[in-house]
Amino acid sequence: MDIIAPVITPFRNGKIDLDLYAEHIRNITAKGVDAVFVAGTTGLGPALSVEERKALLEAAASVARRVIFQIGSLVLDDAVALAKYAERFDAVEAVASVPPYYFPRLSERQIAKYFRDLCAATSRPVYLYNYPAAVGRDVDAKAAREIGCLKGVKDTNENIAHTLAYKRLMPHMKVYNGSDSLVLASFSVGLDGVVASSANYVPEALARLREAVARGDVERARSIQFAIDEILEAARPLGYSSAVYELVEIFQGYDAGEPRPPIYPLDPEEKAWLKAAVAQAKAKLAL
Ligand code: FW2
Repeated sequence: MDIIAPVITPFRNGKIDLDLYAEHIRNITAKGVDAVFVAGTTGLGPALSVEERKALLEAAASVARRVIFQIGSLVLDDAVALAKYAERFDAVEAVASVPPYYFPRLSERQIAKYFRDLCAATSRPVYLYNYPAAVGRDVDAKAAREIGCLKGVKDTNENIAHTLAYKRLMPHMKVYNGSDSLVLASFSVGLDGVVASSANYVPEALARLREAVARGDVERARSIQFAIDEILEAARPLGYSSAVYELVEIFQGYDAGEPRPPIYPLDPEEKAWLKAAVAQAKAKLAL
């Protein structure tokens, strides 16, 4: 069961700090993260240029043994170019894509064509990144099976049964849940793993949670999950995509850069509030 980190993209003065990005990946992979998900939601993928995404991939592939590269775009040529670019790096085990978003009137057939075009563009496995709350459409297990060429899915969904259905209909597919509040559930029902943004700030806690599940210590596993839930509850009202950067600093002890507007960084008062709000969870996790 994999712990996959959708890695933050650290900016300084509007530019990506690639050294910091690589250093952060080194830190979290040393603490139990098995693979990194580049340019996902936490990585602000849809708000990055093609050149920025390529630069991230290059940096990630130079330090991580296993990389999944998120290539989704409303410009098909860009997504195809990223899929082809990914072939240069041995560390890339798959490319993943959100379905085309914003246009609610695309048909299921048209969504399927998009994924088939990606599959035709690369020899790497293509994964679906299903995130209905962000994308406005759900490519569920039946629709994913219809597409025919998908080799994996990351389902960001609070409903574990929705995620399990992919495994039921496509047993050979890699199936990951992308919800931080379902890490315990995902490990317990035997998914292939999780893609959890909390792997950016508490990678060692996720590794302990996985160990606890493996040895049947449900109580311990649950207490770690609940501490993560407390952190999420504190951070979400501030704008979670921005709060993640602060959480890295609070839990891992280094400056993780900042997001780029329109994902605005937290104000100093919000940062101070967040630090106080997660102090108990930090003590519970003994970090
Ligand atoms: C990503 C993830 C995790 C997210 C989730 C959204 O790409 O960032 O789906 O943390 O809040 O897989």
